[in-house]
Amino acid sequence: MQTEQSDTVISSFAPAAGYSEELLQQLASQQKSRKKWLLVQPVSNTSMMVDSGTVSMPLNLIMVATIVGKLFDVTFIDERLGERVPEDLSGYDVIAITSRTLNASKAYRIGDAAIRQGKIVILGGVHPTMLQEEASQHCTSVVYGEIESIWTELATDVLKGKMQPVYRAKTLKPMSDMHRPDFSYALNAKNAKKYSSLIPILATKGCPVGCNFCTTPTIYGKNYRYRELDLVLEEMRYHQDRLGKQKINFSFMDDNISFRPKYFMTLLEEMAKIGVHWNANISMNFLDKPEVAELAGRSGCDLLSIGFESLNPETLKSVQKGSNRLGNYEKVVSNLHNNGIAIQGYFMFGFDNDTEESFQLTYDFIMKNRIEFPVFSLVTPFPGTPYFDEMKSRVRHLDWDKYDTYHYMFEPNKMSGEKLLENFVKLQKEVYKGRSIMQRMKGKPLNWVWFVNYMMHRFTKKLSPEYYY
Ligand code: B12
Ligand code: SF4
Repeated sequence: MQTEQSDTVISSFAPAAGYSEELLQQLASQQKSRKKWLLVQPVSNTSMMVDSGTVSMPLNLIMVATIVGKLFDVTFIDERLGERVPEDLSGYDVIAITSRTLNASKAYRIGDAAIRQGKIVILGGVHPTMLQEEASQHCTSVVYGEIESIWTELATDVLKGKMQPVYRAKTLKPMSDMHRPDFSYALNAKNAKKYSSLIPILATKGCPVGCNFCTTPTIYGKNYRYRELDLVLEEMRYHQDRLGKQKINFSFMDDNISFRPKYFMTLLEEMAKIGVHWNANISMNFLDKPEVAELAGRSGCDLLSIGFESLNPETLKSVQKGSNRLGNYEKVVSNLHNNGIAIQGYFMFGFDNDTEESFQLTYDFIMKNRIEFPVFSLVTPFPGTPYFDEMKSRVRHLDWDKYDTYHYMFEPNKMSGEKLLENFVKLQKEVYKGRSIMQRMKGKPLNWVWFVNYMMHRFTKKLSPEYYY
Protein backbone atom coordinates (compact mmCIF):
# COMPACT_ATOMS: atom_id res chain seq x y z
CA MET A 1 0.00 0.00 0.00
CA GLN A 2 1.43 3.38 -0.98
CA THR A 3 1.70 6.09 1.63
CA GLU A 4 3.87 9.19 1.70
CA GLN A 5 7.55 8.64 2.34
CA SER A 6 8.89 8.43 5.88
CA ASP A 7 10.58 11.64 7.07
CA THR A 8 13.80 9.87 7.63
CA VAL A 9 14.30 7.68 4.62
CA ILE A 10 17.36 5.90 5.74
CA SER A 11 18.47 4.54 2.40
CA SER A 12 22.05 4.92 3.59
CA PHE A 13 21.47 2.66 6.58
CA ALA A 14 24.46 0.32 6.87
CA PRO A 15 26.53 -1.25 9.65
CA ALA A 16 29.72 0.52 10.79
CA ALA A 17 33.00 -0.06 8.93
CA GLY A 18 34.38 -3.54 9.61
CA TYR A 19 30.89 -5.03 10.17
CA SER A 20 28.51 -6.60 7.70
CA GLU A 21 25.48 -8.85 7.66
CA GLU A 22 27.53 -11.47 5.75
CA LEU A 23 30.27 -11.53 8.40
CA LEU A 24 27.65 -11.83 11.14
CA GLN A 25 25.92 -14.77 9.44
CA GLN A 26 29.26 -16.46 8.89
CA LEU A 27 30.29 -16.10 12.54
CA ALA A 28 26.85 -17.21 13.70
CA SER A 29 26.98 -20.37 11.61
CA GLN A 30 30.35 -21.21 13.18
CA GLN A 31 28.89 -21.33 16.73
CA LYS A 32 29.42 -24.84 18.13
CA SER A 33 26.18 -24.42 20.03
CA ARG A 34 24.08 -21.30 20.01
CA LYS A 35 25.04 -18.83 22.74
CA LYS A 36 22.44 -18.47 25.46
CA TRP A 37 20.91 -15.09 26.22
CA LEU A 38 18.82 -14.30 29.25
CA LEU A 39 16.54 -11.32 28.56
CA VAL A 40 15.14 -9.55 31.60
CA GLN A 41 12.41 -7.02 32.28
CA PRO A 42 13.13 -6.12 35.93
CA VAL A 43 10.30 -5.32 38.29
CA SER A 44 10.52 -1.92 39.93
CA ASN A 45 9.98 -1.11 43.59
CA THR A 46 7.07 1.20 42.87
CA SER A 47 3.62 0.62 44.26
CA MET A 48 2.13 2.12 41.09
CA MET A 49 -0.78 0.13 39.81
CA VAL A 50 0.70 -0.37 36.36
CA ASP A 51 3.34 -2.64 37.83
CA SER A 52 1.01 -5.02 39.62
CA GLY A 53 -2.02 -7.13 38.80
CA THR A 54 -2.53 -7.28 35.04
CA VAL A 55 0.55 -6.07 33.20
CA SER A 56 0.95 -5.10 29.58
CA MET A 57 3.02 -7.29 27.30
CA PRO A 58 6.45 -5.65 26.99
CA LEU A 59 6.86 -4.90 23.29
CA ASN A 60 10.38 -3.58 23.95
CA LEU A 61 11.66 -6.91 25.25
CA ILE A 62 9.61 -8.89 22.72
CA MET A 63 11.34 -6.95 19.94
CA VAL A 64 14.74 -7.56 21.51
CA ALA A 65 13.91 -11.27 21.84
CA THR A 66 12.74 -11.42 18.22
CA ILE A 67 16.03 -10.18 16.81
CA VAL A 68 18.25 -12.02 19.30
CA GLY A 69 16.35 -15.27 18.75
CA LYS A 70 17.29 -15.35 15.06
CA LEU A 71 20.88 -16.24 16.02
CA PHE A 72 20.90 -17.21 19.69
CA ASP A 73 18.90 -19.16 22.30
CA VAL A 74 16.65 -16.91 24.34
CA THR A 75 15.23 -17.21 27.84
CA PHE A 76 12.71 -14.48 28.59
CA ILE A 77 12.00 -13.33 32.15
CA ASP A 78 9.45 -10.62 32.85
CA GLU A 79 9.80 -10.08 36.59
CA ARG A 80 6.50 -8.20 36.69
CA LEU A 81 4.81 -11.60 36.28
CA GLY A 82 6.35 -12.81 39.51
CA GLU A 83 9.29 -14.77 38.11
CA ARG A 84 12.76 -13.77 39.36
CA VAL A 85 16.22 -13.87 37.78
CA PRO A 86 18.01 -16.94 39.18
CA GLU A 87 21.04 -16.36 41.40
CA ASP A 88 23.10 -18.89 39.48
CA LEU A 89 23.56 -17.64 35.92
CA SER A 90 25.93 -20.38 34.80
CA GLY A 91 23.47 -21.52 32.14
CA TYR A 92 23.81 -18.26 30.20
CA ASP A 93 26.45 -16.46 28.14
CA VAL A 94 24.78 -13.07 27.86
CA ILE A 95 22.47 -11.29 30.30
CA ALA A 96 20.55 -8.50 28.53
CA ILE A 97 18.39 -6.21 30.63
CA THR A 98 15.91 -3.52 29.68
CA SER A 99 15.53 -0.54 31.96
CA ARG A 100 13.54 2.62 32.46
CA THR A 101 14.39 5.01 35.27
CA LEU A 102 11.77 3.46 37.50
CA ASN A 103 13.44 0.04 37.50
CA ALA A 104 17.05 1.14 36.93
CA SER A 105 18.28 0.29 40.41
CA LYS A 106 16.87 -3.22 40.08
CA ALA A 107 18.36 -3.55 36.58
CA TYR A 108 21.75 -2.51 37.97
CA ARG A 109 21.59 -5.06 40.77
CA ILE A 110 20.94 -7.83 38.25
CA GLY A 111 23.76 -6.47 36.08
CA ASP A 112 26.22 -6.39 39.00
CA ALA A 113 25.43 -9.97 39.96
CA ALA A 114 25.91 -11.12 36.37
CA ILE A 115 29.23 -9.26 36.02
CA ARG A 116 30.49 -10.96 39.18
CA GLN A 117 29.74 -14.28 37.46
CA GLY A 118 31.80 -13.26 34.43
CA LYS A 119 28.90 -12.85 32.01
CA ILE A 120 28.55 -10.45 29.11
CA VAL A 121 25.99 -7.96 30.44
CA ILE A 122 24.09 -5.66 28.09
CA LEU A 123 21.89 -2.84 29.33
CA GLY A 124 19.35 -1.17 27.03
CA GLY A 125 16.20 0.93 27.22
CA VAL A 126 15.56 4.57 27.95
CA HIS A 127 17.48 4.96 31.23
CA PRO A 128 20.81 3.40 30.18
CA THR A 129 20.46 5.31 26.91
CA MET A 130 20.16 8.60 28.78
CA LEU A 131 22.81 7.83 31.41
CA GLN A 132 25.43 5.76 29.64
CA GLU A 133 28.23 6.50 32.09
CA GLU A 134 26.19 5.50 35.10
CA ALA A 135 24.85 2.37 33.38
CA SER A 136 28.36 1.35 32.22
CA GLN A 137 29.30 0.69 35.81
CA HIS A 138 26.81 -2.17 35.93
CA CYS A 139 27.35 -3.89 32.60
CA THR A 140 29.74 -4.77 29.84
CA SER A 141 27.97 -2.69 27.21
CA VAL A 142 25.23 -0.10 26.94
CA VAL A 143 22.99 0.01 23.87
CA TYR A 144 21.82 3.50 22.93
CA GLY A 145 18.22 3.50 21.66
CA GLU A 146 16.71 0.72 19.60
CA ILE A 147 18.53 -2.58 19.23
CA GLU A 148 17.60 -3.06 15.56
CA SER A 149 19.78 -0.18 14.33
CA ILE A 150 22.95 -1.52 15.99
CA TRP A 151 22.30 -5.26 15.91
CA THR A 152 24.95 -6.26 13.35
CA GLU A 153 27.72 -4.65 15.42
CA LEU A 154 26.41 -5.92 18.77
CA ALA A 155 25.83 -9.52 17.68
CA THR A 156 29.15 -9.70 15.82
CA ASP A 157 31.02 -8.58 18.92
CA VAL A 158 29.17 -11.06 21.13
CA LEU A 159 30.21 -13.83 18.76
CA LYS A 160 33.81 -12.60 18.75
CA GLY A 161 33.76 -12.14 22.54
CA LYS A 162 35.05 -8.57 22.17
CA MET A 163 32.54 -6.09 23.48
CA GLN A 164 32.56 -2.30 23.24
CA PRO A 165 31.36 -0.14 26.16
CA VAL A 166 28.67 1.65 24.13
CA TYR A 167 26.76 0.71 20.98
CA ARG A 168 25.18 3.64 19.22
CA ALA A 169 24.01 3.57 15.63
CA LYS A 170 24.96 6.47 13.34
CA THR A 171 21.74 6.12 11.37
CA LEU A 172 18.36 4.63 12.23
CA LYS A 173 17.02 1.59 10.47
CA PRO A 174 13.85 2.02 8.40
CA MET A 175 11.01 0.55 10.45
CA SER A 176 9.77 -1.50 7.54
CA ASP A 177 13.01 -3.53 7.66
CA MET A 178 12.36 -4.60 11.25
CA HIS A 179 11.11 -8.13 11.99
CA ARG A 180 7.53 -8.74 12.99
CA PRO A 181 7.60 -9.13 16.80
CA ASP A 182 7.48 -12.78 17.84
CA PHE A 183 4.96 -12.90 20.68
CA SER A 184 5.72 -16.50 21.56
CA TYR A 185 8.48 -15.28 23.90
CA ALA A 186 5.96 -13.45 26.05
CA LEU A 187 3.11 -15.91 25.61
CA ASN A 188 5.30 -18.82 26.71
CA ALA A 189 6.61 -16.95 29.76
CA LYS A 190 5.78 -18.35 33.19
CA ASN A 191 2.54 -16.76 34.42
CA ALA A 192 1.81 -15.32 30.95
CA LYS A 193 -1.87 -15.42 31.89
CA LYS A 194 -1.21 -12.32 34.00
CA TYR A 195 -0.66 -10.34 30.81
CA SER A 196 -3.38 -8.02 29.70
CA SER A 197 -5.28 -9.19 26.63
CA LEU A 198 -4.42 -5.94 24.82
CA ILE A 199 -1.88 -6.67 22.08
CA PRO A 200 0.92 -4.10 21.79
CA ILE A 201 1.75 -2.97 18.26
CA LEU A 202 3.92 -0.31 16.68
CA ALA A 203 3.19 1.71 13.55
CA THR A 204 5.42 4.77 14.04
CA LYS A 205 8.36 5.91 16.15
CA GLY A 206 9.41 9.31 17.36
CA CYS A 207 7.64 12.56 18.15
CA PRO A 208 9.10 15.90 17.13
CA VAL A 209 6.66 17.96 19.27
CA GLY A 210 9.58 18.43 21.64
CA CYS A 211 8.11 18.70 25.17
CA ASN A 212 11.05 19.42 27.44
CA PHE A 213 10.21 16.68 30.01
CA CYS A 214 10.07 13.86 27.46
CA THR A 215 12.94 11.57 26.50
CA THR A 216 11.69 10.78 23.01
CA PRO A 217 12.91 13.96 21.27
CA THR A 218 16.27 13.57 23.02
CA ILE A 219 16.75 9.99 21.85
CA TYR A 220 15.22 10.14 18.39
CA GLY A 221 15.51 13.87 17.69
CA LYS A 222 13.25 15.20 14.96
CA ASN A 223 12.93 11.75 13.40
CA TYR A 224 9.51 10.37 12.73
CA ARG A 225 9.49 6.96 11.08
CA TYR A 226 6.68 4.63 10.18
CA ARG A 227 6.16 1.11 8.97
CA GLU A 228 4.57 0.31 5.66
CA LEU A 229 0.85 0.12 6.34
CA ASP A 230 0.70 -3.35 4.81
CA LEU A 231 3.06 -4.60 7.50
CA VAL A 232 0.96 -3.12 10.31
CA LEU A 233 -2.23 -4.60 8.87
CA GLU A 234 -0.61 -7.94 8.21
CA GLU A 235 0.47 -8.05 11.86
CA MET A 236 -3.09 -7.30 12.93
CA ARG A 237 -4.45 -10.06 10.72
CA TYR A 238 -1.82 -12.44 12.06
CA HIS A 239 -3.18 -11.90 15.59
CA GLN A 240 -6.77 -12.24 14.37
CA ASP A 241 -5.86 -15.63 12.85
CA ARG A 242 -3.83 -16.69 15.89
CA LEU A 243 -6.70 -15.92 18.26
CA GLY A 244 -9.41 -17.02 15.86
CA LYS A 245 -11.50 -13.86 16.13
CA GLN A 246 -11.86 -10.54 14.39
CA LYS A 247 -12.35 -8.23 17.34
CA ILE A 248 -8.86 -7.99 18.81
CA ASN A 249 -7.85 -5.08 21.06
CA PHE A 250 -4.59 -3.52 19.94
CA SER A 251 -2.61 -1.03 21.97
CA PHE A 252 -0.32 1.14 19.88
CA MET A 253 3.00 1.78 21.64
CA ASP A 254 3.75 4.73 19.33
CA ASP A 255 4.93 7.95 20.92
CA ASN A 256 2.42 9.96 18.93
CA ILE A 257 0.49 8.08 16.29
CA SER A 258 -0.95 11.06 14.42
CA PHE A 259 2.15 13.10 13.72
CA ARG A 260 1.82 12.47 9.95
CA PRO A 261 -1.90 13.02 9.35
CA LYS A 262 -2.00 11.40 5.90
CA TYR A 263 -0.41 8.18 7.15
CA PHE A 264 -2.64 8.18 10.23
CA MET A 265 -5.86 8.71 8.27
CA THR A 266 -4.98 5.93 5.80
CA LEU A 267 -4.22 3.62 8.71
CA LEU A 268 -7.65 4.41 10.19
CA GLU A 269 -9.41 3.74 6.88
CA GLU A 270 -7.72 0.36 6.66
CA MET A 271 -8.40 -0.60 10.27
CA ALA A 272 -12.07 0.21 9.74
CA LYS A 273 -12.12 -2.52 7.07
CA ILE A 274 -10.62 -5.28 9.20
CA GLY A 275 -12.75 -4.75 12.30
CA VAL A 276 -10.17 -4.45 15.07
CA HIS A 277 -10.35 -2.34 18.23
CA TRP A 278 -7.46 -0.14 19.27
CA ASN A 279 -6.07 2.57 21.52
CA ALA A 280 -3.05 4.84 21.18
CA ASN A 281 -1.08 7.82 22.45
CA ILE A 282 -1.89 10.90 20.44
CA SER A 283 -1.24 14.62 20.65
CA MET A 284 -4.35 16.77 20.54
CA ASN A 285 -3.54 19.08 17.64
CA PHE A 286 -5.53 17.57 14.79
CA LEU A 287 -8.28 16.13 17.01
CA ASP A 288 -10.19 19.39 16.97
CA LYS A 289 -11.32 18.36 13.48
CA PRO A 290 -14.58 16.40 13.88
CA GLU A 291 -13.87 14.29 10.77
CA VAL A 292 -10.72 12.84 12.37
CA ALA A 293 -12.62 11.73 15.48
CA GLU A 294 -15.42 10.38 13.28
CA LEU A 295 -13.03 8.23 11.27
CA ALA A 296 -11.18 7.13 14.44
CA GLY A 297 -14.47 5.99 15.96
CA ARG A 298 -15.42 4.14 12.80
CA SER A 299 -12.02 2.42 12.71
CA GLY A 300 -12.60 0.78 16.10
CA CYS A 301 -10.86 3.22 18.42
CA ASP A 302 -11.92 2.59 22.04
CA LEU A 303 -9.62 5.03 23.74
CA LEU A 304 -7.05 7.71 23.03
CA SER A 305 -4.36 8.73 25.51
CA ILE A 306 -3.87 12.46 25.50
CA GLY A 307 -1.39 14.53 27.50
CA PHE A 308 -3.49 17.47 28.66
CA GLU A 309 -0.73 17.97 31.24
CA SER A 310 -1.98 21.26 32.69
CA LEU A 311 -4.82 23.76 32.53
CA ASN A 312 -2.37 26.61 32.98
CA PRO A 313 -1.27 28.22 29.68
CA GLU A 314 1.97 29.49 31.24
CA THR A 315 2.89 25.98 32.28
CA LEU A 316 2.12 24.57 28.83
CA LYS A 317 4.39 27.22 27.36
CA SER A 318 7.16 26.59 29.86
CA VAL A 319 7.31 22.86 29.03
CA GLN A 320 7.11 23.58 25.29
CA LYS A 321 3.94 21.56 24.83
CA GLY A 322 3.36 23.15 21.46
CA SER A 323 0.63 20.69 20.49
CA ASN A 324 -1.78 21.86 23.21
CA ARG A 325 -4.15 24.81 22.92
CA LEU A 326 -6.13 25.31 26.09
CA GLY A 327 -9.01 26.73 24.05
CA ASN A 328 -9.29 23.39 22.20
CA TYR A 329 -9.45 21.06 25.20
CA GLU A 330 -13.23 20.85 25.45
CA LYS A 331 -13.71 20.65 21.71
CA VAL A 332 -11.28 17.75 21.42
CA VAL A 333 -13.05 15.93 24.24
CA SER A 334 -16.50 16.38 22.75
CA ASN A 335 -15.34 15.37 19.27
CA LEU A 336 -14.03 12.11 20.67
CA HIS A 337 -17.01 11.46 22.93
CA ASN A 338 -19.44 12.11 20.08
CA ASN A 339 -17.80 9.19 18.32
CA GLY A 340 -17.78 6.79 21.27
CA ILE A 341 -14.06 7.20 22.00
CA ALA A 342 -12.98 7.21 25.66
CA ILE A 343 -10.14 9.40 26.85
CA GLN A 344 -7.16 8.53 28.98
CA GLY A 345 -6.22 12.03 30.08
CA TYR A 346 -2.76 12.68 31.52
CA PHE A 347 -2.47 15.54 34.02
CA MET A 348 0.73 16.66 35.72
CA PHE A 349 1.17 18.63 38.93
CA GLY A 350 4.05 20.18 40.79
CA PHE A 351 4.95 22.91 38.31
CA ASP A 352 6.09 26.27 39.64
CA ASN A 353 2.87 27.89 38.47
CA ASP A 354 0.66 25.38 40.28
CA THR A 355 -1.38 26.50 43.28
CA GLU A 356 -3.91 24.63 45.38
CA GLU A 357 -6.57 25.97 43.01
CA SER A 358 -5.00 24.06 40.12
CA PHE A 359 -6.30 20.83 41.64
CA GLN A 360 -9.87 22.08 41.89
CA LEU A 361 -9.69 23.42 38.34
CA THR A 362 -8.51 20.05 37.06
CA TYR A 363 -11.16 18.18 39.07
CA ASP A 364 -13.86 20.41 37.60
CA PHE A 365 -12.54 19.94 34.07
CA ILE A 366 -12.44 16.16 34.42
CA MET A 367 -15.88 15.84 35.96
CA LYS A 368 -17.56 18.33 33.63
CA ASN A 369 -16.05 16.70 30.56
CA ARG A 370 -16.48 13.17 31.88
CA ILE A 371 -12.92 12.07 31.16
CA GLU A 372 -13.08 8.30 31.45
CA PHE A 373 -9.56 7.46 32.59
CA PRO A 374 -7.67 10.36 34.18
CA VAL A 375 -4.04 9.66 35.07
CA PHE A 376 -2.18 11.97 37.43
CA SER A 377 1.53 12.37 37.84
CA LEU A 378 3.91 14.70 39.58
CA VAL A 379 6.18 16.35 37.08
CA THR A 380 9.39 14.38 37.12
CA PRO A 381 12.63 15.57 35.55
CA PHE A 382 13.84 12.36 33.93
CA PRO A 383 17.60 12.21 33.37
CA GLY A 384 18.71 13.20 29.90
CA THR A 385 15.81 15.57 29.23
CA PRO A 386 16.14 19.36 28.93
CA TYR A 387 13.82 19.58 31.95
CA PHE A 388 16.29 17.61 34.04
CA ASP A 389 19.06 20.08 33.15
CA GLU A 390 16.77 22.96 34.06
CA MET A 391 15.77 21.50 37.43
CA LYS A 392 19.01 19.73 38.39
CA SER A 393 19.88 22.12 41.20
CA ARG A 394 16.43 21.72 42.79
CA VAL A 395 15.95 17.97 42.46
CA ARG A 396 15.50 16.30 45.88
CA HIS A 397 16.32 12.72 44.95
CA LEU A 398 18.59 10.88 42.58
CA ASP A 399 17.22 7.64 43.95
CA TRP A 400 15.71 6.12 40.80
CA ASP A 401 13.25 4.03 42.81
CA LYS A 402 11.47 7.27 43.58
CA TYR A 403 11.11 8.27 39.90
CA ASP A 404 7.62 6.82 39.75
CA THR A 405 5.89 10.21 39.18
CA TYR A 406 4.31 9.91 42.64
CA HIS A 407 7.25 11.22 44.68
CA TYR A 408 7.72 14.95 44.36
CA MET A 409 11.08 15.77 42.90
CA PHE A 410 11.29 19.45 43.83
CA GLU A 411 9.39 21.95 45.90
CA PRO A 412 7.23 24.08 43.59
CA ASN A 413 7.38 27.86 44.01
CA LYS A 414 3.82 28.44 45.17
CA MET A 415 3.18 25.45 47.44
CA SER A 416 5.07 23.33 49.94
CA GLY A 417 5.93 19.79 48.92
CA GLU A 418 3.63 18.44 51.64
CA LYS A 419 0.67 20.47 50.35
CA LEU A 420 1.43 19.32 46.82
CA LEU A 421 1.30 15.67 47.82
CA GLU A 422 -1.74 16.12 50.01
CA ASN A 423 -3.71 17.70 47.15
CA PHE A 424 -2.36 15.25 44.60
CA VAL A 425 -3.60 12.27 46.59
CA LYS A 426 -6.90 13.92 47.52
CA LEU A 427 -7.70 14.68 43.88
CA GLN A 428 -7.17 11.07 42.86
CA LYS A 429 -9.33 9.74 45.65
CA GLU A 430 -12.08 12.18 44.65
CA VAL A 431 -11.95 11.34 40.96
CA TYR A 432 -12.01 7.59 41.57
CA LYS A 433 -14.71 7.53 44.29
CA GLY A 434 -17.57 5.22 43.34
CA ARG A 435 -19.90 8.19 42.86
CA SER A 436 -17.43 10.06 40.64
CA ILE A 437 -16.81 6.97 38.53
CA MET A 438 -20.54 6.68 37.93
CA GLN A 439 -20.78 10.38 37.06
CA ARG A 440 -17.96 10.06 34.51
CA MET A 441 -18.81 6.60 33.14
CA LYS A 442 -22.61 6.25 33.20
CA GLY A 443 -23.92 5.23 29.78
CA LYS A 444 -20.43 4.49 28.37
CA PRO A 445 -19.76 1.18 26.56
CA LEU A 446 -19.21 -1.78 28.88
CA ASN A 447 -15.59 -2.51 28.03
CA TRP A 448 -12.15 -2.67 29.69
CA VAL A 449 -12.26 1.08 30.51
CA TRP A 450 -14.78 0.27 33.28
CA PHE A 451 -12.43 -2.37 34.62
CA VAL A 452 -9.58 0.17 34.68
CA ASN A 453 -11.78 2.50 36.74
CA TYR A 454 -12.48 -0.28 39.19
CA MET A 455 -8.72 -0.98 39.49
CA MET A 456 -8.00 2.73 39.95
CA HIS A 457 -10.70 2.91 42.60
CA ARG A 458 -8.95 0.16 44.57
CA PHE A 459 -5.52 1.69 43.99
CA THR A 460 -6.40 5.27 44.97
CA LYS A 461 -8.25 4.13 48.11
CA LYS A 462 -4.92 2.92 49.46
CA LEU A 463 -2.95 6.03 48.45
CA SER A 464 -1.41 8.00 51.26
CA PRO A 465 0.75 11.14 50.93
CA GLU A 466 3.26 10.09 53.64
CA TYR A 467 4.39 7.21 51.49
CA TYR A 468 5.64 9.50 48.75
CA TYR A 469 7.75 12.07 50.65
C1 B12 B 1 3.66 3.07 25.34
C2 B12 B 1 4.26 3.69 26.59
C3 B12 B 1 3.64 3.43 27.81
C4 B12 B 1 2.47 2.46 27.95
C5 B12 B 1 2.90 1.01 27.93
C6 B12 B 1 4.25 0.73 28.55
C7 B12 B 1 4.72 -0.69 28.43
N1 B12 B 1 3.97 -1.65 28.77
O1 B12 B 1 5.83 -0.92 28.00
C8 B12 B 1 1.84 2.89 29.30
C9 B12 B 1 0.68 3.81 28.97
C10 B12 B 1 1.32 1.79 30.21
C11 B12 B 1 2.97 3.68 29.93
C12 B12 B 1 3.00 4.01 31.24
C13 B12 B 1 3.99 4.77 31.82
N2 B12 B 1 4.98 5.41 31.19
CO1 B12 B 1 5.39 5.16 29.34
N3 B12 B 1 5.87 5.14 27.55
C14 B12 B 1 5.41 4.52 26.51
C15 B12 B 1 6.21 4.90 25.25
C16 B12 B 1 5.44 5.97 24.49
C17 B12 B 1 6.56 3.78 24.29
C18 B12 B 1 7.22 2.55 24.93
C19 B12 B 1 7.34 1.42 23.95
O2 B12 B 1 6.88 0.34 24.22
N4 B12 B 1 7.91 1.66 22.77
C20 B12 B 1 8.09 0.65 21.75
C21 B12 B 1 9.33 -0.21 22.05
C22 B12 B 1 9.46 -1.29 21.01
O3 B12 B 1 10.43 0.66 21.96
P1 B12 B 1 11.45 0.87 23.17
O4 B12 B 1 10.77 0.74 24.46
O5 B12 B 1 12.21 2.09 22.91
O6 B12 B 1 12.43 -0.40 23.01
C23 B12 B 1 13.50 -0.40 22.06
C24 B12 B 1 14.80 0.21 22.58
O7 B12 B 1 14.67 1.01 23.71
C25 B12 B 1 15.74 -0.91 22.75
N5 B12 B 1 15.74 -1.62 24.02
C26 B12 B 1 14.83 -1.63 25.00
N6 B12 B 1 15.21 -2.47 25.97
C27 B12 B 1 16.37 -3.01 25.62
C28 B12 B 1 17.17 -3.94 26.26
C29 B12 B 1 18.36 -4.34 25.64
C30 B12 B 1 19.22 -5.33 26.33
C31 B12 B 1 18.73 -3.78 24.39
C32 B12 B 1 19.99 -4.20 23.75
C33 B12 B 1 17.92 -2.83 23.76
C34 B12 B 1 16.74 -2.48 24.36
O8 B12 B 1 15.32 -1.82 21.74
C35 B12 B 1 13.87 -1.85 21.78
C36 B12 B 1 13.31 -2.39 20.49
O9 B12 B 1 13.48 -1.51 19.44
C37 B12 B 1 7.51 5.46 25.92
C38 B12 B 1 8.28 6.43 25.09
C39 B12 B 1 9.42 5.70 24.40
N7 B12 B 1 9.57 5.93 23.11
O10 B12 B 1 10.15 4.94 25.00
C40 B12 B 1 6.99 6.04 27.22
C41 B12 B 1 7.92 6.05 28.44
C42 B12 B 1 8.66 4.75 28.54
N8 B12 B 1 6.98 6.12 29.56
C43 B12 B 1 7.39 6.87 30.51
C44 B12 B 1 6.66 7.08 31.72
C45 B12 B 1 7.20 8.16 32.64
C46 B12 B 1 5.54 6.33 32.03
C47 B12 B 1 4.71 6.40 33.30
C48 B12 B 1 5.47 6.61 34.60
C49 B12 B 1 3.67 7.51 33.05
C50 B12 B 1 2.71 7.71 34.19
N9 B12 B 1 2.90 8.74 34.96
O11 B12 B 1 1.81 6.93 34.38
C51 B12 B 1 4.01 5.03 33.29
C52 B12 B 1 4.87 3.97 34.01
C53 B12 B 1 4.66 2.57 33.54
C54 B12 B 1 5.68 1.58 34.08
N10 B12 B 1 5.40 0.94 35.18
O12 B12 B 1 6.74 1.43 33.51
C55 B12 B 1 8.73 7.50 30.22
C56 B12 B 1 9.85 6.84 31.00
C57 B12 B 1 10.96 7.81 31.32
C58 B12 B 1 12.11 7.13 31.94
N11 B12 B 1 13.24 7.79 31.90
O13 B12 B 1 12.02 6.07 32.49
C59 B12 B 1 8.81 7.32 28.65
C60 B12 B 1 10.21 7.12 28.09
C61 B12 B 1 8.16 8.60 28.04
C62 B12 B 1 8.85 9.87 28.48
N12 B12 B 1 8.16 10.70 29.23
O14 B12 B 1 9.97 10.14 28.20
N13 B12 B 1 3.93 4.01 29.00
S1 SF4 C 1 3.81 15.10 22.61
FE1 SF4 C 1 4.17 13.31 23.97
S2 SF4 C 1 5.69 12.00 22.91
FE2 SF4 C 1 5.71 14.04 21.90
S3 SF4 C 1 7.39 15.13 22.88
FE3 SF4 C 1 5.49 15.67 24.00
S4 SF4 C 1 5.32 14.15 25.71
FE4 SF4 C 1 6.88 13.37 24.23
